[in-house]
Amino acid sequence: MNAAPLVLLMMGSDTDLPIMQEAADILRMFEVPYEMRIASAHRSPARTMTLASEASGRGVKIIIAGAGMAAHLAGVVASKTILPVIGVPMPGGALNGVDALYATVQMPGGIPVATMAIGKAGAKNAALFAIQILALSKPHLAELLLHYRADMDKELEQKDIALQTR
Ligand code: RP5
Repeated sequence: MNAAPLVLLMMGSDTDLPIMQEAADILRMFEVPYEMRIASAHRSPARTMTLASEASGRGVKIIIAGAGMAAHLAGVVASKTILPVIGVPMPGGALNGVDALYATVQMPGGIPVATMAIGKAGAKNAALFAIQILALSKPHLAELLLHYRADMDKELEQKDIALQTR
């Protein structure tokens, strides 16, 4: 996207991209400008901290951070900014995302991370949650969110009708 990003989507590895793409797809659908970056709390700590600490000055309003295994990305990012940080635990590894969930959600008091579900549902909800925050000051996004929910309702109703007539 060309406009200045309102949402910064960070991920610990390029292997997280297929999951984090879910978040990008939602942001694109709502025409919210975003930027996607690969930066790791462990493998590239200095660059991660620079991205986090410079985000607000670049006009970013919300950061979404997805990472797997001993997932410290969202917490480290949150420690370097007062922007809201939404964490997405990645599946995979020996514990299939439960490790990342605990690492992301169990923040010590003082540095919050809004943690979503493991995997694709979490990435999708992270983007929707970011849009809900933006919608507090952007009424057109509130409108779009209401349409999105109405469409979901309609789609499910159609599936129910199809089930009854099977
Ligand atoms: C984390 O380690 C990444 O977020 C990724 O989910 C996990 C494994 O990374 P790769 O070894 O696949 O690059 O830092």
